[in-house]
Amino acid sequence: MSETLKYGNISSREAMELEERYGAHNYHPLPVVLAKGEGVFLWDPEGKRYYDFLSAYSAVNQGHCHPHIIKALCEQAHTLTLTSRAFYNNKLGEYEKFITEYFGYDMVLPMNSGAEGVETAMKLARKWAYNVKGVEDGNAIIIFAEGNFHGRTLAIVSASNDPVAYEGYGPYLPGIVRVPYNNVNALSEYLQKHGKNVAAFIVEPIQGEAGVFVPDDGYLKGCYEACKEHNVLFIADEIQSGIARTGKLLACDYENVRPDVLILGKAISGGVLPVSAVLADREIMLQIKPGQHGSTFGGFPLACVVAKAALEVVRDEKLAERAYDLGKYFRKELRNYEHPMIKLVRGRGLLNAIVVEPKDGKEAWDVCVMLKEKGLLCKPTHRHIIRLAPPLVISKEELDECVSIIKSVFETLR
Ligand code: IF1
Repeated sequence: MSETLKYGNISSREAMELEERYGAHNYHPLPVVLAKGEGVFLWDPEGKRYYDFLSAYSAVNQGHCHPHIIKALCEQAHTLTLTSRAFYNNKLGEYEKFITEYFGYDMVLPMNSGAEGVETAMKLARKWAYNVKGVEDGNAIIIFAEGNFHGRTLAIVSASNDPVAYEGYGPYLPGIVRVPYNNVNALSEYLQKHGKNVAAFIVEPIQGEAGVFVPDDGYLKGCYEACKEHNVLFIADEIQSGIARTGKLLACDYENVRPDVLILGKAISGGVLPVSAVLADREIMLQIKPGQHGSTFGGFPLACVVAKAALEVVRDEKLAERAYDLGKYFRKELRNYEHPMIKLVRGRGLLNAIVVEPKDGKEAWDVCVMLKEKGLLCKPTHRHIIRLAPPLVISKEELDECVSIIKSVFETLR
Protein backbone atom coordinates (compact mmCIF):
# COMPACT_ATOMS: atom_id res chain seq x y z
CA MET A 1 0.00 0.00 0.00
CA SER A 2 1.59 3.30 -0.96
CA GLU A 3 -0.36 6.41 -0.12
CA THR A 4 0.72 9.71 -1.61
CA LEU A 5 2.64 11.91 0.76
CA LYS A 6 1.61 15.47 1.38
CA TYR A 7 4.33 16.52 3.85
CA GLY A 8 7.93 15.30 3.81
CA ASN A 9 9.22 12.15 2.14
CA ILE A 10 8.54 9.57 4.83
CA SER A 11 5.20 7.87 5.42
CA SER A 12 3.62 7.51 8.84
CA ARG A 13 4.40 3.81 8.83
CA GLU A 14 8.05 4.37 7.92
CA ALA A 15 8.47 7.09 10.54
CA MET A 16 7.07 4.85 13.27
CA GLU A 17 9.28 1.93 12.19
CA LEU A 18 12.39 4.12 12.28
CA GLU A 19 11.64 5.40 15.80
CA GLU A 20 10.90 1.90 16.97
CA ARG A 21 14.13 0.50 15.52
CA TYR A 22 16.61 3.27 16.27
CA GLY A 23 15.18 5.23 19.18
CA ALA A 24 15.26 4.31 22.85
CA HIS A 25 11.95 2.94 24.01
CA ASN A 26 11.35 5.50 26.75
CA TYR A 27 7.96 6.51 25.33
CA HIS A 28 4.76 4.85 24.20
CA PRO A 29 3.28 7.35 21.74
CA LEU A 30 -0.19 7.35 20.31
CA PRO A 31 0.10 5.86 16.79
CA VAL A 32 0.10 9.12 14.87
CA VAL A 33 2.99 10.82 13.06
CA LEU A 34 3.05 14.60 12.79
CA ALA A 35 4.67 16.43 9.93
CA LYS A 36 3.29 19.95 10.06
CA GLY A 37 1.65 22.34 12.50
CA GLU A 38 -0.14 25.67 12.27
CA GLY A 39 -2.13 27.31 15.05
CA VAL A 40 -4.42 24.70 16.60
CA PHE A 41 -3.86 22.19 13.80
CA LEU A 42 -1.43 19.38 13.10
CA TRP A 43 -1.11 17.26 9.96
CA ASP A 44 0.31 13.80 9.39
CA PRO A 45 2.55 13.05 6.38
CA GLU A 46 -0.44 11.78 4.40
CA GLY A 47 -2.23 15.09 4.92
CA LYS A 48 -4.83 14.17 7.54
CA ARG A 49 -5.58 17.15 9.77
CA TYR A 50 -5.95 17.02 13.55
CA TYR A 51 -6.93 19.39 16.31
CA ASP A 52 -4.10 19.50 18.83
CA PHE A 53 -5.55 18.97 22.31
CA LEU A 54 -2.22 18.41 24.03
CA SER A 55 -0.22 21.45 22.88
CA ALA A 56 2.98 19.51 23.56
CA TYR A 57 2.03 19.38 27.24
CA SER A 58 1.19 23.10 27.25
CA ALA A 59 4.40 24.23 25.55
CA VAL A 60 2.50 25.43 22.49
CA ASN A 61 0.02 27.77 24.17
CA GLN A 62 0.55 30.34 21.39
CA GLY A 63 -0.29 27.80 18.66
CA HIS A 64 2.04 25.97 16.32
CA CYS A 65 4.57 28.01 14.35
CA HIS A 66 3.19 31.34 15.50
CA PRO A 67 4.33 33.85 12.83
CA HIS A 68 5.52 36.47 15.34
CA ILE A 69 7.72 33.95 17.14
CA ILE A 70 9.00 32.28 13.96
CA LYS A 71 9.92 35.67 12.51
CA ALA A 72 12.01 36.45 15.59
CA LEU A 73 13.59 32.99 15.41
CA CYS A 74 14.55 33.28 11.75
CA GLU A 75 15.97 36.80 11.98
CA GLN A 76 18.11 35.93 14.98
CA ALA A 77 19.15 32.57 13.47
CA HIS A 78 20.78 34.49 10.62
CA THR A 79 22.55 36.82 13.02
CA LEU A 80 23.82 35.04 16.14
CA THR A 81 22.65 31.84 17.84
CA LEU A 82 25.03 30.94 20.67
CA THR A 83 27.93 32.60 22.43
CA SER A 84 28.02 30.74 25.76
CA ARG A 85 28.07 32.78 28.94
CA ALA A 86 31.84 33.21 28.76
CA PHE A 87 30.97 36.48 27.03
CA TYR A 88 28.13 38.96 27.15
CA ASN A 89 25.68 38.99 24.25
CA ASN A 90 23.47 41.82 23.06
CA LYS A 91 20.14 39.96 23.48
CA LEU A 92 20.36 38.48 26.96
CA GLY A 93 20.17 41.65 29.04
CA GLU A 94 17.27 43.01 27.02
CA TYR A 95 15.39 39.74 27.51
CA GLU A 96 16.20 39.65 31.22
CA LYS A 97 14.82 43.17 31.67
CA PHE A 98 11.72 42.22 29.69
CA ILE A 99 10.91 38.98 31.52
CA THR A 100 11.59 40.30 35.03
CA GLU A 101 9.29 43.27 34.40
CA TYR A 102 6.71 40.97 32.81
CA PHE A 103 6.49 38.75 35.91
CA GLY A 104 7.51 41.30 38.54
CA TYR A 105 10.78 39.95 39.92
CA ASP A 106 14.21 41.53 40.40
CA MET A 107 16.19 38.90 38.50
CA VAL A 108 16.08 35.85 36.27
CA LEU A 109 18.36 32.85 35.82
CA PRO A 110 17.88 31.41 32.33
CA MET A 111 18.10 27.66 31.66
CA ASN A 112 16.76 25.34 28.95
CA SER A 113 14.57 22.44 30.02
CA GLY A 114 11.96 22.59 32.74
CA ALA A 115 13.84 20.00 34.77
CA GLU A 116 16.90 22.26 34.72
CA GLY A 117 14.74 25.09 35.99
CA VAL A 118 13.58 22.95 38.91
CA GLU A 119 17.15 21.83 39.63
CA THR A 120 18.21 25.46 39.60
CA ALA A 121 15.48 26.37 42.09
CA MET A 122 16.55 23.50 44.37
CA LYS A 123 20.18 24.63 44.30
CA LEU A 124 19.15 28.22 44.88
CA ALA A 125 17.01 27.16 47.84
CA ARG A 126 19.88 25.27 49.42
CA LYS A 127 22.31 28.17 48.96
CA TRP A 128 19.76 30.53 50.47
CA ALA A 129 19.15 28.18 53.41
CA TYR A 130 22.87 28.06 54.26
CA ASN A 131 23.81 31.64 53.44
CA VAL A 132 20.75 33.56 54.59
CA LYS A 133 18.55 31.42 56.81
CA GLY A 134 21.50 29.93 58.64
CA VAL A 135 20.71 26.23 58.30
CA GLU A 136 23.68 24.13 59.39
CA ASP A 137 25.74 22.91 56.45
CA GLY A 138 24.38 19.70 54.94
CA ASN A 139 21.04 19.81 56.76
CA ALA A 140 18.76 21.71 54.37
CA ILE A 141 15.44 20.08 53.57
CA ILE A 142 13.25 20.70 50.54
CA ILE A 143 9.58 19.74 50.83
CA PHE A 144 7.58 18.47 47.85
CA ALA A 145 3.95 17.41 47.49
CA GLU A 146 2.71 13.86 46.97
CA GLY A 147 1.80 13.18 43.35
CA ASN A 148 4.21 15.80 42.04
CA PHE A 149 5.77 15.84 38.61
CA HIS A 150 8.74 18.18 38.17
CA GLY A 151 10.84 16.41 35.53
CA ARG A 152 13.24 13.55 35.04
CA THR A 153 16.62 14.33 36.61
CA LEU A 154 17.93 12.29 39.53
CA ALA A 155 17.34 15.08 42.04
CA ILE A 156 13.79 15.50 40.83
CA VAL A 157 12.83 11.83 40.66
CA SER A 158 14.20 11.58 44.20
CA ALA A 159 11.20 13.72 45.12
CA SER A 160 8.68 11.62 43.19
CA ASN A 161 6.34 9.03 44.67
CA ASP A 162 5.41 7.64 41.25
CA PRO A 163 7.25 4.31 40.89
CA VAL A 164 7.28 4.62 37.10
CA ALA A 165 9.33 7.80 37.47
CA TYR A 166 11.71 6.79 40.28
CA GLU A 167 12.02 3.00 40.44
CA GLY A 168 15.43 1.59 39.58
CA TYR A 169 17.19 4.95 39.71
CA GLY A 170 18.44 4.89 43.29
CA PRO A 171 20.31 5.85 45.39
CA TYR A 172 18.19 8.94 45.74
CA LEU A 173 19.09 12.46 46.78
CA PRO A 174 18.77 13.05 50.53
CA GLY A 175 17.28 16.17 52.07
CA ILE A 176 13.90 15.69 50.43
CA VAL A 177 10.56 15.05 52.13
CA ARG A 178 7.00 14.88 50.86
CA VAL A 179 3.72 16.00 52.35
CA PRO A 180 0.21 15.29 50.98
CA TYR A 181 -0.98 17.68 48.26
CA ASN A 182 -3.97 19.95 48.86
CA ASN A 183 -3.45 19.79 52.62
CA VAL A 184 -2.17 22.94 54.32
CA ASN A 185 -2.20 21.29 57.74
CA ALA A 186 0.18 18.56 56.65
CA LEU A 187 2.68 21.20 55.54
CA SER A 188 2.16 23.30 58.69
CA GLU A 189 2.65 20.30 60.94
CA TYR A 190 5.89 19.36 59.26
CA LEU A 191 7.11 22.94 59.47
CA GLN A 192 6.08 23.13 63.13
CA LYS A 193 8.45 20.24 63.86
CA HIS A 194 11.30 20.72 61.39
CA GLY A 195 10.84 24.22 59.99
CA LYS A 196 14.21 25.49 61.11
CA ASN A 197 15.98 23.17 58.65
CA VAL A 198 13.57 23.64 55.76
CA ALA A 199 14.85 25.65 52.79
CA ALA A 200 11.80 25.51 50.55
CA PHE A 201 8.44 24.06 49.65
CA ILE A 202 8.18 23.34 45.91
CA VAL A 203 4.70 22.88 44.49
CA GLU A 204 2.69 22.78 41.27
CA PRO A 205 -0.28 25.16 41.65
CA ILE A 206 -2.24 22.60 39.64
CA GLN A 207 -0.83 19.09 39.41
CA GLY A 208 -0.59 18.18 35.72
CA GLU A 209 0.67 14.62 35.58
CA ALA A 210 -1.41 13.69 38.60
CA GLY A 211 -4.42 14.29 36.32
CA VAL A 212 -5.05 18.04 36.27
CA PHE A 213 -5.66 18.07 39.98
CA VAL A 214 -6.90 21.51 41.04
CA PRO A 215 -6.38 22.10 44.77
CA ASP A 216 -9.06 23.68 46.96
CA ASP A 217 -9.31 27.47 47.08
CA GLY A 218 -6.97 28.78 49.72
CA TYR A 219 -4.44 25.96 49.45
CA LEU A 220 -1.70 28.01 47.81
CA LYS A 221 -2.28 30.99 50.09
CA GLY A 222 -2.30 28.74 53.16
CA CYS A 223 0.96 27.08 52.13
CA TYR A 224 2.52 30.44 51.35
CA GLU A 225 1.61 31.76 54.79
CA ALA A 226 2.89 28.64 56.54
CA CYS A 227 6.17 29.09 54.65
CA LYS A 228 6.41 32.74 55.70
CA GLU A 229 5.80 31.81 59.32
CA HIS A 230 8.83 29.49 59.26
CA ASN A 231 11.09 31.50 56.97
CA VAL A 232 10.81 28.94 54.17
CA LEU A 233 10.87 29.76 50.46
CA PHE A 234 7.60 29.15 48.64
CA ILE A 235 8.58 27.93 45.17
CA ALA A 236 5.99 27.47 42.42
CA ASP A 237 6.62 25.17 39.48
CA GLU A 238 4.49 26.92 36.86
CA ILE A 239 6.22 25.15 33.99
CA GLN A 240 2.91 23.62 32.91
CA SER A 241 0.33 25.81 34.65
CA GLY A 242 1.95 29.15 33.83
CA ILE A 243 1.96 31.44 30.78
CA ALA A 244 -1.83 31.86 30.51
CA ARG A 245 -2.70 28.15 30.30
CA THR A 246 -5.03 28.13 33.30
CA GLY A 247 -6.79 31.41 32.53
CA LYS A 248 -4.42 33.77 34.37
CA LEU A 249 -0.84 34.60 33.53
CA LEU A 250 0.12 32.33 36.44
CA ALA A 251 -2.05 29.81 38.25
CA CYS A 252 -0.83 31.37 41.53
CA ASP A 253 -2.62 34.58 40.47
CA TYR A 254 -5.94 32.92 41.38
CA GLU A 255 -4.94 33.26 45.03
CA ASN A 256 -2.84 36.40 44.71
CA VAL A 257 0.20 34.46 45.81
CA ARG A 258 3.56 35.74 44.67
CA PRO A 259 6.04 32.86 44.91
CA ASP A 260 9.48 33.65 46.33
CA VAL A 261 10.90 31.68 43.43
CA LEU A 262 9.00 31.11 40.19
CA ILE A 263 9.95 28.37 37.72
CA LEU A 264 8.80 28.69 34.11
CA GLY A 265 9.40 26.60 30.99
CA LYS A 266 7.47 25.09 28.11
CA ALA A 267 5.31 27.91 26.66
CA ILE A 268 7.87 30.56 27.54
CA SER A 269 9.17 29.87 24.01
CA GLY A 270 5.83 28.95 22.46
CA GLY A 271 7.20 25.47 21.86
CA VAL A 272 9.94 26.72 19.58
CA LEU A 273 13.07 26.08 21.67
CA PRO A 274 13.71 24.55 25.08
CA VAL A 275 13.70 27.61 27.31
CA SER A 276 13.21 27.75 31.07
CA ALA A 277 13.61 30.49 33.61
CA VAL A 278 13.91 30.85 37.36
CA LEU A 279 12.76 34.19 38.73
CA ALA A 280 13.46 35.60 42.20
CA ASP A 281 14.39 38.79 44.00
CA ARG A 282 17.99 39.86 44.58
CA GLU A 283 18.36 38.59 48.13
CA ILE A 284 17.67 35.04 46.94
CA MET A 285 19.12 35.09 43.43
CA LEU A 286 22.47 36.59 44.38
CA GLN A 287 23.25 33.60 46.61
CA ILE A 288 24.52 31.84 43.50
CA LYS A 289 27.87 33.40 42.61
CA PRO A 290 29.86 33.34 39.35
CA GLY A 291 30.92 29.82 38.43
CA GLN A 292 28.53 28.10 40.83
CA HIS A 293 25.79 27.24 38.33
CA GLY A 294 24.99 27.53 34.64
CA SER A 295 24.60 25.84 31.26
CA THR A 296 26.19 26.15 27.82
CA PHE A 297 22.93 27.13 26.20
CA GLY A 298 21.15 28.90 29.08
CA GLY A 299 20.29 32.43 27.97
CA PHE A 300 21.48 31.95 24.39
CA PRO A 301 20.63 34.82 22.05
CA LEU A 302 18.29 32.73 19.92
CA ALA A 303 16.31 31.67 23.00
CA CYS A 304 16.19 35.24 24.30
CA VAL A 305 14.52 36.69 21.21
CA VAL A 306 12.19 33.71 20.84
CA ALA A 307 11.05 33.85 24.48
CA LYS A 308 10.51 37.61 24.31
CA ALA A 309 8.40 37.19 21.16
CA ALA A 310 6.45 34.32 22.70
CA LEU A 311 5.62 36.36 25.80
CA GLU A 312 4.60 39.29 23.61
CA VAL A 313 2.08 37.03 21.87
CA VAL A 314 0.59 36.00 25.23
CA ARG A 315 0.15 39.65 26.18
CA ASP A 316 -0.90 41.08 22.79
CA GLU A 317 -3.41 38.32 22.00
CA LYS A 318 -4.76 38.34 25.56
CA LEU A 319 -4.29 34.60 25.82
CA ALA A 320 -4.96 34.47 29.57
CA GLU A 321 -8.39 36.08 29.13
CA ARG A 322 -9.12 33.80 26.18
CA ALA A 323 -8.16 30.71 28.17
CA TYR A 324 -10.29 31.88 31.09
CA ASP A 325 -13.45 32.45 29.02
CA LEU A 326 -13.09 29.51 26.65
CA GLY A 327 -12.20 27.18 29.51
CA LYS A 328 -15.33 28.12 31.42
CA TYR A 329 -17.41 27.50 28.31
CA PHE A 330 -15.68 24.20 27.52
CA ARG A 331 -16.23 22.78 31.02
CA LYS A 332 -19.85 23.88 30.96
CA GLU A 333 -20.42 22.13 27.64
CA LEU A 334 -18.82 18.90 28.84
CA ARG A 335 -20.48 18.99 32.27
CA ASN A 336 -23.89 19.35 30.67
CA TYR A 337 -23.23 16.17 28.75
CA GLU A 338 -24.34 13.04 30.57
CA HIS A 339 -22.48 9.84 29.86
CA PRO A 340 -21.98 6.69 31.94
CA MET A 341 -18.22 6.73 31.29
CA ILE A 342 -17.69 10.39 32.28
CA LYS A 343 -17.27 10.65 36.03
CA LEU A 344 -15.93 14.16 36.28
CA VAL A 345 -14.73 17.13 34.26
CA ARG A 346 -12.22 19.35 35.99
CA GLY A 347 -9.64 21.99 35.26
CA ARG A 348 -8.90 25.66 35.03
CA GLY A 349 -8.72 27.79 31.91
CA LEU A 350 -7.78 25.53 29.03
CA LEU A 351 -6.05 22.92 31.19
CA ASN A 352 -8.82 20.36 31.66
CA ALA A 353 -9.39 16.68 32.16
CA ILE A 354 -12.16 14.16 31.83
CA VAL A 355 -12.04 11.43 34.45
CA VAL A 356 -13.48 8.30 32.88
CA GLU A 357 -14.94 5.12 34.28
CA PRO A 358 -13.67 2.23 32.11
CA LYS A 359 -16.49 0.42 30.29
CA ASP A 360 -16.41 -2.89 28.39
CA GLY A 361 -12.61 -2.86 28.69
CA LYS A 362 -12.37 0.61 27.16
CA GLU A 363 -10.05 2.96 29.04
CA ALA A 364 -8.77 6.51 28.59
CA TRP A 365 -6.19 5.25 26.08
CA ASP A 366 -8.90 3.72 23.86
CA VAL A 367 -10.90 6.93 23.95
CA CYS A 368 -7.79 8.86 22.86
CA VAL A 369 -7.22 6.45 19.97
CA MET A 370 -10.85 6.93 18.88
CA LEU A 371 -10.50 10.71 19.18
CA LYS A 372 -7.42 10.52 16.99
CA GLU A 373 -9.39 8.67 14.33
CA LYS A 374 -11.90 11.53 14.40
CA GLY A 375 -9.17 14.14 14.11
CA LEU A 376 -8.48 15.25 17.68
CA LEU A 377 -5.22 14.50 19.46
CA CYS A 378 -4.85 14.15 23.21
CA LYS A 379 -3.04 11.89 25.64
CA PRO A 380 -4.27 10.01 28.68
CA THR A 381 -2.61 10.41 32.03
CA HIS A 382 -2.88 7.29 34.18
CA ARG A 383 -5.50 4.83 32.96
CA HIS A 384 -8.58 6.87 33.58
CA ILE A 385 -7.84 10.53 32.87
CA ILE A 386 -7.96 12.31 29.51
CA ARG A 387 -6.13 15.62 29.54
CA LEU A 388 -7.56 18.27 27.20
CA ALA A 389 -5.36 21.29 26.53
CA PRO A 390 -5.64 22.97 23.12
CA PRO A 391 -3.49 25.93 22.09
CA LEU A 392 -4.96 29.08 23.65
CA VAL A 393 -5.44 30.66 20.22
CA ILE A 394 -8.33 28.29 19.49
CA SER A 395 -11.54 30.04 18.41
CA LYS A 396 -14.96 29.50 19.91
CA GLU A 397 -16.16 27.89 16.65
CA GLU A 398 -13.22 25.51 16.62
CA LEU A 399 -13.80 24.65 20.26
CA ASP A 400 -17.46 23.91 19.45
CA GLU A 401 -16.37 21.54 16.71
CA CYS A 402 -14.02 19.81 19.17
CA VAL A 403 -16.80 19.43 21.72
CA SER A 404 -18.86 17.73 18.97
CA ILE A 405 -15.98 15.39 18.15
CA ILE A 406 -15.54 14.46 21.81
CA LYS A 407 -19.28 13.84 22.26
CA SER A 408 -19.49 11.79 19.06
CA VAL A 409 -16.73 9.48 20.29
CA PHE A 410 -18.46 9.00 23.64
CA GLU A 411 -21.76 8.36 21.80
CA THR A 412 -20.21 5.26 20.21
CA LEU A 413 -19.30 4.06 23.72
CA ARG A 414 -22.79 3.99 25.21
C1 IF1 B 1 7.81 14.08 29.43
C2 IF1 B 1 3.71 14.80 32.39
C3 IF1 B 1 3.05 16.93 31.53
C4 IF1 B 1 6.09 19.59 34.27
C5 IF1 B 1 6.22 20.34 35.44
C6 IF1 B 1 8.55 20.32 35.24
C7 IF1 B 1 8.52 19.58 34.08
C8 IF1 B 1 7.27 19.20 33.59
C9 IF1 B 1 5.00 20.78 36.19
C10 IF1 B 1 9.79 19.20 33.39
C11 IF1 B 1 7.20 18.39 32.41
C12 IF1 B 1 6.17 16.93 30.95
C13 IF1 B 1 7.41 16.27 30.49
C14 IF1 B 1 6.91 15.25 29.53
C15 IF1 B 1 5.57 14.86 29.96
C16 IF1 B 1 5.09 16.07 30.69
C17 IF1 B 1 3.95 15.97 31.53
F1 IF1 B 1 2.70 14.13 31.88
F2 IF1 B 1 4.70 13.99 32.53
F3 IF1 B 1 3.37 15.27 33.59
F4 IF1 B 1 3.22 18.01 30.91
F5 IF1 B 1 1.93 16.79 32.14
N1 IF1 B 1 7.43 20.68 35.89
N2 IF1 B 1 6.17 17.83 31.99
O1 IF1 B 1 4.87 19.23 33.83
O2 IF1 B 1 9.99 19.92 32.21
O3 IF1 B 1 12.24 19.02 31.69
O4 IF1 B 1 10.27 18.17 30.44
O5 IF1 B 1 11.07 20.51 30.09
O6 IF1 B 1 7.77 13.46 28.37
O7 IF1 B 1 8.52 13.76 30.40
P1 IF1 B 1 10.94 19.36 31.06
